[in-house]
Amino acid sequence: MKKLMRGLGLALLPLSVSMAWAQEHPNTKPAEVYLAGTGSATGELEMYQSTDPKAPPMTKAEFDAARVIYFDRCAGCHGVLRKGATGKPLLPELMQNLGTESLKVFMTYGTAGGMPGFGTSNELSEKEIDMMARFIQHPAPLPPEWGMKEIHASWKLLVPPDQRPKKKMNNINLDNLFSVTLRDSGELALIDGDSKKIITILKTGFAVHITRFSGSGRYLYTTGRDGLINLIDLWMETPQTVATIRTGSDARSIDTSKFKGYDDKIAIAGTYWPPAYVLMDGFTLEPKKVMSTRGYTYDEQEFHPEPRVASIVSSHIKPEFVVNVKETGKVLLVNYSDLKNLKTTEIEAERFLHDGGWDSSKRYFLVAANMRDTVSVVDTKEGKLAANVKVGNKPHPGRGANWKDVKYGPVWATGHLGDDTIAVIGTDPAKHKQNAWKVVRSLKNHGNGSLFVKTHPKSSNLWADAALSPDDAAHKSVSVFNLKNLDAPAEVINIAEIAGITKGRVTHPEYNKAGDEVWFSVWGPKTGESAIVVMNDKTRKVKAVIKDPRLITPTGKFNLYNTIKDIY
Ligand code: DHE
Repeated sequence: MKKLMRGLGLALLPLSVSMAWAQEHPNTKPAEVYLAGTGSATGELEMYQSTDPKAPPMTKAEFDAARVIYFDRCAGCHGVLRKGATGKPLLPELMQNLGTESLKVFMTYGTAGGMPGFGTSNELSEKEIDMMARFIQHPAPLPPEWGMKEIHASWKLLVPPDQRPKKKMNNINLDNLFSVTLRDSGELALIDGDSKKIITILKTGFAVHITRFSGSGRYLYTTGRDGLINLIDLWMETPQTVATIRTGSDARSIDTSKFKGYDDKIAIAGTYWPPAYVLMDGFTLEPKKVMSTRGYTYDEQEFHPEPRVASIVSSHIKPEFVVNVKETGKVLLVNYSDLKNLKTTEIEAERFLHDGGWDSSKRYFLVAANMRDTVSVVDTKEGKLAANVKVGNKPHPGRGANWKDVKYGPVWATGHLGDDTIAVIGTDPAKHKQNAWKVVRSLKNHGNGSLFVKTHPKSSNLWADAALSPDDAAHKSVSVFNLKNLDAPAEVINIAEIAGITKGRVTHPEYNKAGDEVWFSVWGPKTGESAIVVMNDKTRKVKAVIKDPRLITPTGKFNLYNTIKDIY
């Protein structure tokens, strides 16, 4: 067995530990499992079955079932092409050396390297595990590429710009609109931030990931994990989708041009598969240009066939998008002022880039390289790396949180998936040089598995979730820190209890426009109850609980004004 483990470069958890973990925490995910992902629609695409005579045989029906499972459960870590990403490579020759029986053991019980025990957690049956053990001994099937021909053919302009309203046709206070991801129903809820009433629920792509708004505030863009993008016109009597497009078969990021003079004009979407970004007309989603991110890792300069596009943000100080390429560890500053002669600055940052946000000056972009315990800081004015800052175990900031620290000046913070600390980084090299790009404070969160932290310029609170903590009370609660006295411990508030929900995780704090309310999702099971809890930021007491049978698995919430202006 030890030889086997060395072969895979992994250490097996003792069986008893692995089984106990799965039994005690059937619904919890260690950081690695979270990063491995939710799966995508990629597996459902038709693929060519290439067979290796040295591998145990598989029928076509088994191959088709196995590729769906692979893209759903394995590709996030091991890569679509199985060349390894967060997880180890699973190349056919190595897998054949290990053989079916040994591979079944790994899949059944998991490993200490982060691989879940699919058998012990009852996620896969014995039959499925046997099928998967044979599948990975055959060459990896290639999902279809998705070039301009396919992207263009998928484009649907449902309401052309000249048939849209000439003025706003509703009395919604758009600045305080919240767009809420309803993850498992493939929908978005638009909620009026003033009345807390649901305005409408819109169909979107599969497990829609994020919402961004156009610079003028008229349009909402969202991407599903399946690469389906919806463009929603918020001026209509009831906001509705006016265009859709498929930019790929697996995606997470979208944004629009924010530089002066470019409001609403250009949209960009990043894809995991094929690894690329697509530039589109912001008013119609007509695709203009697709750019591959395949290439060489920044450090070892080895070719990587699937460097996925993680976060994308839009610069306020230049006509540029900041595109973070996960596996190669490169940050691309894509200048959109001339799409025909596209100029891109390629910055060496760190591998496994994920999510991030601006500092308060909007000059520096801080992005988590989570598998490297690092936050990379990009100076977008100079177009170069400002620093790689070592933080805690697997930083996960969302967009992070900015405030003026009483001791250290302007700072930005991130929580961590892998520990219970919040790293506070100095962000002002001009006036607080001695603190810049250093962890000046490490705050203690109430649990590990933090996904998001948030504050607001008008607030003196910092809120942090611990949504992926295995501890039941911790993932139902949030920490709230007093920014005027960070030496004092945080107050811990059980938000799920306030909502009267027994099964659910509390995640993604988001402020209203005024900065006096903070909204949390209580993310319940797909068939159970969920809620949104609105806290009074000043008193830290509940202000409203939004419950509705249509609020199925709410996760991310995006306040229009704060999202456009990057206030966090
Ligand atoms: Fe996310 C942001 C990727 C799982 C909720 N997530 C992001 C971004 C990326 C990303 C690249 C940054 C987008 C940007 O700014 O352009 N997320 C991934 C994954 O690869 C991962 C780990 C696995 C997967 O298969 O998707 C993953 N994410 C999740 C979830 O399970 C979460 C908690 C619930 C959900 O809705 O799926 C989730 N991710 C979010 C949210 C944001 C996000 C709410 C936006 C944060 C913000 O405030 O901007």
